[in-house]
Amino acid sequence: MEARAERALPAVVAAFAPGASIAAASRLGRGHINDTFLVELAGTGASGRLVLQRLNRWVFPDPVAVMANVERVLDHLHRKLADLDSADRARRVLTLVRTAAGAGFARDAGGEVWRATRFIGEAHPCTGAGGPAEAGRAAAAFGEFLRLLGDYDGPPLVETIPGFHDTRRRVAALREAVARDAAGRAAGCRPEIDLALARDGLASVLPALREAGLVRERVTHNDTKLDNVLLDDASGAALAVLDLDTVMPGLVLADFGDMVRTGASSGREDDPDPARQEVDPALFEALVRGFVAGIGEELSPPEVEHLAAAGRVITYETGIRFLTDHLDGDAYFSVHRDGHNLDRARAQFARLASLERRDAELRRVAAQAARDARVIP
Ligand code: GN1
Ligand code: MG
Repeated sequence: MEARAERALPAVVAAFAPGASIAAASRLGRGHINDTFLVELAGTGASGRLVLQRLNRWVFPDPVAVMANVERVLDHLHRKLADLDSADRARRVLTLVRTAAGAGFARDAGGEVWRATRFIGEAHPCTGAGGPAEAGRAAAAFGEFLRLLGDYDGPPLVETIPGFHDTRRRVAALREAVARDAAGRAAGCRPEIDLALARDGLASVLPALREAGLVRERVTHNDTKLDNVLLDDASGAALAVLDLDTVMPGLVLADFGDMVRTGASSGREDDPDPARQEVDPALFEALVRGFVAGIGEELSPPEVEHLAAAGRVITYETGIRFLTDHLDGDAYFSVHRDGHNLDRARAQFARLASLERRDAELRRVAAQAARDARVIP
């Protein structure tokens, strides 16, 4: 599988940059889903570096619809940022490279869908190493991303993964995976299964708000882990938001929740040591202040009230997704060692426990930050 992606590179490069040759190619990024490469071009008529990504067809059964969404979203963002000079804009938003035939994607000999974007150099994905200041800048970038898409008026975006943040459905999938026990692993993770099922009330928090008309769907990113924000090497300023595969209608709270999951503690996503998953209120505060500054008036009082809850919901949801995949034999997320998905699930549950312990404090922090920004009275 891995080798096949590499073998397809020359033909894919030929589709996007006819006449160019590959001076260097390497794998890029730490995503769990797609295969991503950085390719340096050489030869006549082409230069520069491209990011080539093969979409995971198992995760995205309709990759053409994914690419239609991505094109529409990038068109909108480029239009919104039209005032920036083109060099600036090229660092603030991804730029899709078209094939010689004008298409937004290419297919390799096996029918797999590939896309190309211009590589943004002298920049790195947010790692969290920069503490609250960096977390705040990343959250502001996601907030601004939502604000810029607040008046998206192109063709409706397709729901590329139905029910992506439908936590109740995720719980149902966990129950089914436990019953199937396809990989024979259920006996080895009974405490995690029990913990997950005991908290299934969390799955109803966001749907209840929506059903009560307190929050509405809009275009959201849906995969707002902090490393999906690119930072400038020299200044640390947030540049562009990456990974637009799941940009589709969703809830602002789900987006903020994933920032809390990935940015409110300093532990890695797969570190099962609960001590390192402890939430740092200063990080949480930076996320709220950055996000509020970025999204501006588009945040409503009920959303402010549920910022901390959203962190618990998405941390829980991601934990049960990892646990489900562990039980299914690691079919969805790529893993790098035995038990990797179980470690990831344990890490999410440790974060969740910390978020629960500090909930009252986090809610106060969120309310104060929103008052300071005059989002709520
Ligand atoms: C996946 O694409 P990547 O690896 O950044 C997943 C997210 C999870 C994340 C957990 C399409 O994101 O939903 O939150 O892993 N993306 C998809 O790290 O399922
Ligand atoms: Mg992704």
